[in-house]
Amino acid sequence: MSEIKVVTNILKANDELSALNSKKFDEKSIYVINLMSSPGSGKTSILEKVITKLKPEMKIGIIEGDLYTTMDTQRIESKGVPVVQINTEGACHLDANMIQDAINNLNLNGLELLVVENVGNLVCPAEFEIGEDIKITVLSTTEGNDKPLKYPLAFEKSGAVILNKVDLIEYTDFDKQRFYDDVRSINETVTFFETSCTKDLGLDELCIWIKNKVEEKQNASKGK
Ligand SMILES: Nc1nc2c(ncn2[C@@H]2O[C@H](COP(=O)(O)OP(=O)(O)O)[C@@H](O)[C@H]2O)c(=O)[nH]1
Ligand SMILES: [Mg+2]
Ligand SMILES: [Zn+2]
Repeated sequence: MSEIKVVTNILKANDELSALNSKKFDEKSIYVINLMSSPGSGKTSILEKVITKLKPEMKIGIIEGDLYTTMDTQRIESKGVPVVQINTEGACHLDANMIQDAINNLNLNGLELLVVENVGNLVCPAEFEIGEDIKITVLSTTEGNDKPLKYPLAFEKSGAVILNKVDLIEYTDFDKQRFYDDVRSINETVTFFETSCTKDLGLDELCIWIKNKVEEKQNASKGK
């Protein structure tokens, strides 16, 4: 069917551009995170916390993907790190082409960590590689236990999954053990974090882990 072929071609073209982005990030030893979740899980809140904690230790840049507004970009700008906004004008995910444009507007020299906040959507962002080192998916305790099995691709492709809003768990019927079992059934090697942005829980652990990843990439490129 021609429709299927078009989708295959789009993904192939995207993979080629993604490889170019990835090459550029590798040359400059920049560790790149593609942060994904449904709207409202806490991506921007987690980023605000991570920036505050890691900014004294490393040079961070942010790319904000949003459908129409610049609200998240303003929140990140107030933290004093370079940020580039991608307005997708309705498109429900970021692709490698958009990231290529964005990095042309960002000074990559000296950057050590680049985090891309993808469009809030648990479905198609996972299908589009953007040149990242890792995908991280955030799920919050208020979204319900069914989400990992309903939207498996995001969880399957992620190197880490963050369970956010653990401060609210007692007000929900969220079952943490079921969450761990379901995600593990999709992805055996995933790393888990539990966080609360309002109570500042689990964010130090997340930052230590990110810092290690950044250093691993820097050491690997020094060894080349
Ligand atoms: N109680 C609670 N609220 C949170 C937490 N993290 C984020 N929020 C709130 O959830 C809403 C959505 O957060 P935001 O960071 O904008 O999510 P995003 O759409 O994924 O970027 C905001 O009102 C945040 O203040 C958390 O850990 N606990
Ligand atoms: Mg956001
Ligand atoms: Zn989409």
